[in-house]
Amino acid sequence: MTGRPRPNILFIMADDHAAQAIGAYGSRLNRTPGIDRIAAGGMRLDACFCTNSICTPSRATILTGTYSHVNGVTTLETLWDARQPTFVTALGEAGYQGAVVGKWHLGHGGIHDPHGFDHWIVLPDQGAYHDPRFLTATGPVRLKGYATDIITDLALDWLERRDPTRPFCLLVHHKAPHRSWEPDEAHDGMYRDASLEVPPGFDDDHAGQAPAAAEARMGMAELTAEDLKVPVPPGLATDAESRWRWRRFIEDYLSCVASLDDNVGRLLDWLDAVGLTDDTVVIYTSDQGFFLGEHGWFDKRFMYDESLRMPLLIRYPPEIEAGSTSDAMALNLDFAPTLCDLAGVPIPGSMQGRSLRPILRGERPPDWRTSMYYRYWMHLDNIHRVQAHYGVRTRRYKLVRYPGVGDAVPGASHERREPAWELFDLETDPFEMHSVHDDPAHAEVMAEMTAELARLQGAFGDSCQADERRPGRSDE
Ligand SMILES: [Ca+2]
Repeated sequence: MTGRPRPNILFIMADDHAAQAIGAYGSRLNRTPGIDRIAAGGMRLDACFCTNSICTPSRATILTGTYSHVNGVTTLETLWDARQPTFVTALGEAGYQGAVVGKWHLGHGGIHDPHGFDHWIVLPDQGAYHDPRFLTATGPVRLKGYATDIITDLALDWLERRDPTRPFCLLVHHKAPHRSWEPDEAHDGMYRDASLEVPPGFDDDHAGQAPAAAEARMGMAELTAEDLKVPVPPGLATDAESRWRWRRFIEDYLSCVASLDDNVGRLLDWLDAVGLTDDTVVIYTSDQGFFLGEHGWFDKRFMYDESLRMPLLIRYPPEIEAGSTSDAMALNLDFAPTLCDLAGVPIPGSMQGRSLRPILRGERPPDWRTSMYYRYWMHLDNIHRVQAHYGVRTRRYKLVRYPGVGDAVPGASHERREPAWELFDLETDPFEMHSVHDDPAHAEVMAEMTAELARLQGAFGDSCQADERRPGRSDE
């Protein structure tokens, strides 16, 4: 193709920002006018899912376009070998200048530091909200201010200093709104008098799910003093205290999002001001979803939809119709091949995802995926206590297998539990409250979904070796 130059890439990723807290996704909780500008000028993807819903693994998948068992980043304790091929290195070989600012969380030092970027300045591990320390190729530096503002300042500073004769690929990785949800002064308390209602399923007693749900330690009672920041009022009944805790958490979470939203607006304003809006692919996403009280929880990890689902907004005026939406199934696995494709560079053969470019143009290839494979590896970690599981989601159904054992990866416990299944009909039970895996009326669906799970594991070359009754095992 001739004429249009290669597009710039501005990839903005939040940490733990659920679609339920984005205006463009119909949030009942807050408004996000900055982020919504990307949806208004581009496409909102309504069925984007994460393949392993936790920070470090999702980040490795996004960069490499490969599943956790391939890139080796299965848990928070498996650091990434940053020499693996990524969309950033593929674009770099084609003349792009690349930078990453903000959260990295893929390990530090040697082979774990950002690789293939012309410029990087990243938070150590989770980083701090206030006066954060950053790591750079030439050593650490501490910057005064609020992380979300600073990360945006660093992004704008690099954009101003870049080589304007070459396209850029800039990754802006925010820390917010990750736990422990520390707002800046400008937004702190902005929801104090807001009318906020707990989501459906807040009082879930987990009787309708696998035992793993009841065992998880992600309920309101597990919010710490650091999370809550003020003492729990004495004398509250259990139910009232639970709602008080939710309110405390959600107010701070949303305040962190408000700052994030302002800063997304600043980046978009800059593109407008320098006349680059039509030449730049802008993406807004989060490394995974998050429970905002659904099932009574905060955090992620599970394959339930609030955790599985990622927000994904993409704007590129020359190719994407403004204000469009798609319900095509997209995965974090697809981001890398999509960005290579949009930049006009060959998609590395190592990538297991698929370019979303036809979807973004409003086309749906007839062989587009209708199911997705998921796997959470960090069996019964010390804090959240979520069992390892894997599964398959189609548009209507979700099958989840809890093998009751980890697969001996760092960060996974050696404890054993009774294996379990879950099957949800998302049409009749969208909040996943009643598993029908042992309902005779669903036996056929159960068989089909089990076969589909085995098929996907075969296609992607994964299986849970420790699961003695794993799908597709030939000696069953
Ligand atoms: Ca995260």
